[in-house]
Amino acid sequence: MAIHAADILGTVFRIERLSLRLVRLPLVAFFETSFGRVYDKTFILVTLDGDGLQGLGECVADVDPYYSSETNVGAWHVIKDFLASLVLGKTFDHPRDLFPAMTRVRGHHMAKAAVEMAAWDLAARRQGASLATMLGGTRTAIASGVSIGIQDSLDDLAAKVRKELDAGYRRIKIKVKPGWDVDAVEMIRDRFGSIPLMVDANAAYTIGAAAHLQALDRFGLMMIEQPLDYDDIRDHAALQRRLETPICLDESIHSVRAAEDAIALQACRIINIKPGRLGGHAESIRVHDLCAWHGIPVWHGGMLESGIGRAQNIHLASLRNFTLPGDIAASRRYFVPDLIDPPIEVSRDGLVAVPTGPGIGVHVDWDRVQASTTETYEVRA
Ligand code: NPQ
Ligand code: MG
Repeated sequence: MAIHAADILGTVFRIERLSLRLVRLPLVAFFETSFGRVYDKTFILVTLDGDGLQGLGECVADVDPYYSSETNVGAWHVIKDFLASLVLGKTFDHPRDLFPAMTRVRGHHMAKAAVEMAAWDLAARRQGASLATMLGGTRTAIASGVSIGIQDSLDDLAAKVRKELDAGYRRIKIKVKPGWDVDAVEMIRDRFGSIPLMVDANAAYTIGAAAHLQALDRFGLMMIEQPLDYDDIRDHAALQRRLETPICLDESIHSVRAAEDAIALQACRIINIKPGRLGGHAESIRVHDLCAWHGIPVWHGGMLESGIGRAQNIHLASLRNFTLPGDIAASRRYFVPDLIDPPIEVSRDGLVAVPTGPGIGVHVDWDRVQASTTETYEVRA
């Protein structure tokens, strides 16, 4: 057997077993976006075993293909029947080699990301390093913001904003859609003044709404996230030319190439990074570095992850160009109890500490995982 430099440095790892769990957790409160209201979260937990160690990845695909085209059933099929054989029994020099090893499968970034991120956790544990260290993170804590869903009334919305500001969060994002936009923003500015505020439309508008969206310009929002279609870049560029408020792209940035296109066409001034949408940590770092090069600030998005996926996100968000507060909030906003113990906490000044232990560095409560699991699958090399 050839000896690699990486082997001497201890980064080489072999994937001997892959397991899947379908996990369902009730949400503390319903969460409504322009694409619908949810009361619970169902996701695939991926475990990779090798060298007596284990890595965990959480798939952010949803039950319905509404945020993106990926679903849990589809991701389960793709991981089990296609991705598993591309990684099982293989020795990798570095977790950045996982995404290229899966290129034969087109798309399915959320499925790939869950496998790839589990490999990063495994590789970091192999090195005895925290995931943040392995990813090249520089922060010991990250700035935390909240995403507040569409409410039944403006009074309900005001109560939520009050609560999250009191909890210390560093920026408020509200979900908007036609009929729940300008009035909601105006109410928040009237009642809470010049707080750091932004909106996320999850692709609810068309370019025909440009004049309507211009009405948001007078509120000094940090940004408008994904106002137009989920795969659009060109109309966003046209809209950005007509808006003072920076556009941030989320759904449209599904790859490094999409990010390059969006930057070249000036379709946005800010980018939301979600490793699930991009195919994992390595692709996310490429987008992060590309944005840094072009002077585009990035922030870390959220997909209602359990503490396991949330921990993965915290490590990635410790990289230098994550300069804006992200959608990584405390566990208690979503799941009580969470799958990790202790849960993710936010300090009074809106910071989340980056775990320092090996890998994702959080303690998983396997009894809770077990109790929330509805289906399992496992395969060995
Ligand atoms: C966003 N998240 O930034 C997403 C949208 C979102 C925290 O605003 C299940 C699966 C529920 C994926 C709810 C936040 C979801 C989901 C919202 C994604 O656009
Ligand atoms: Mg979004």
